[in-house]
Amino acid sequence: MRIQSVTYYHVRMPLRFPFATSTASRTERDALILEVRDADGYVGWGEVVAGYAPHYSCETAWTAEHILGEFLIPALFDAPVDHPGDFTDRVQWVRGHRMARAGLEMALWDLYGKRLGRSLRDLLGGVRDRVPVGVSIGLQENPRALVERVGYYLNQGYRRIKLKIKPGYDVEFVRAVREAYPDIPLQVDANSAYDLDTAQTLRPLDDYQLLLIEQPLAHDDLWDHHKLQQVFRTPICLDESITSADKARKAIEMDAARVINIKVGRVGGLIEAVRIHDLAAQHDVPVWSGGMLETGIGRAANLALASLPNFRLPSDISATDRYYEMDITEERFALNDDSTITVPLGPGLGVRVNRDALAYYTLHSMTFLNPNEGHPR
Ligand code: NPQ
Ligand code: MG
Repeated sequence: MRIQSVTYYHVRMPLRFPFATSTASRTERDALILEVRDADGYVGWGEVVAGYAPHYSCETAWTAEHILGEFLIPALFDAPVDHPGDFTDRVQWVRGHRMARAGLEMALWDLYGKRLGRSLRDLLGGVRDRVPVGVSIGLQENPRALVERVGYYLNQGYRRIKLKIKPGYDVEFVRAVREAYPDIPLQVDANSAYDLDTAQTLRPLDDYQLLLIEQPLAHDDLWDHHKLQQVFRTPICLDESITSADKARKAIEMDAARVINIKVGRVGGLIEAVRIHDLAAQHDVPVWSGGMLETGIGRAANLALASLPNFRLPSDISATDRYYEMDITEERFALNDDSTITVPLGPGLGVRVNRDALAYYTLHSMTFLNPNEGHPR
C-alpha cells in the first residue's frame, strides 16, 4: 500500500443523553476520524477514541492530533506498508499514545481489507455473524431513576445491563435494580473510583449475582486488584489497567483479573487486541469488548473484533441510537431481537462514511500529503 495522504477530522458529536461516569459527565463526544488514501484510489477510515478531557485516559483528541501529525503519520510516509502490522512495528518506539496509534492502524486495516475485498472480521479470524451486546448506563440521581432507566433499555431489548458506580452511588443503587429485576445479567463499572479501603464497602455486591465488577481501583493498578479479588467471589474485570498483552499476562498471572475488557483504542490497536484475546483464551479467561461511545467507524471495528471466539460475555457495543441521533456512517447499527448486533461483512470495516455528516460535526481538520508520492495538481 502506497499511502498518498492522511486527513484527520476532529469531530464533536452531540450525545442523545448525558453520560456520567465516576470521573465526568459529558453531553458531547469529541473524537478524531482518520482518512487514509492510497495511490490506487482506495480510502480507509479509522477512529481515535480519545475525547475532550483526560478523564478515562491521559490521551485527548488534541494530544492525538499532535502525536499523529508529528510522529505517526510521518512514520507511515517513511516507506510503503504491505500490512497494517508494518506500521504498528514501525511506531513501537512511541511510548503510550495508544489511542492515536490504534486509530491510524484501524484506517490501515480498512484500507487493507478493501484492497483485498475481505472483511475485517475474516481478516482477524472472527467466527460469528452476530455479537451479543448489552448497554452501559451512566450514573443516575437516585435508585428510582436508575431502575426506570434500566427498564427503558430492557424494553428496547438489551438483555445485559452495566451500571456505573461510585462511592455513595453503589450498593443501594445496585440493590434496587436487583430487586426490580432479579434475573437479568448485571454488572458494574467503577472507573477507578475506590481504593482498597473504600472498596470494602462494596462487599454486599457479592450477593447480587453480578457477572463482574469492572475496574474498582486505580487506573494503572494491578496488585491491589489482586488483593481485592481475594476477598470477592464476583470476578474482578480490568479495563483501564490493561493497556497491552504484557499487562494482561501479568494481571492473569497474579489473579488480578478473572475477566478482561478489551478496547481497541486503549491497547493500541486491533493487533494488540487480538493478542490479548488469544492470551486470555489460553488461560481460560473470558473477554468482552468495551465501548468508548464510538461513531459507526469504531463501532464496526469493535463488532469485527468481538466476533472472535473468546469474546464470551456480552459487549458494550450498543445500537447507534443509544448514543447518537445522526451518525457519520451511512450504516446505522440496530439491536436484533436476541440482544445481538450484526457484524458488518463488506470489505474492510464494511461501512460507508457520510461526508455531509462528517463535515457537519467537524471542528477542524488537517491533511498531510506524503512527500514521497507524486500528487496530482
Ligand atoms: C468504560 N465506556 O467502560 C467506558 C467509559 C467511557 C460505555 O461505559 C465520554 C463520556 C466518553 C464518558 C468514553 C462505557 C466516554 C465516557 C468512555 C466514558 O469505562
Ligand atoms: Mg470501563
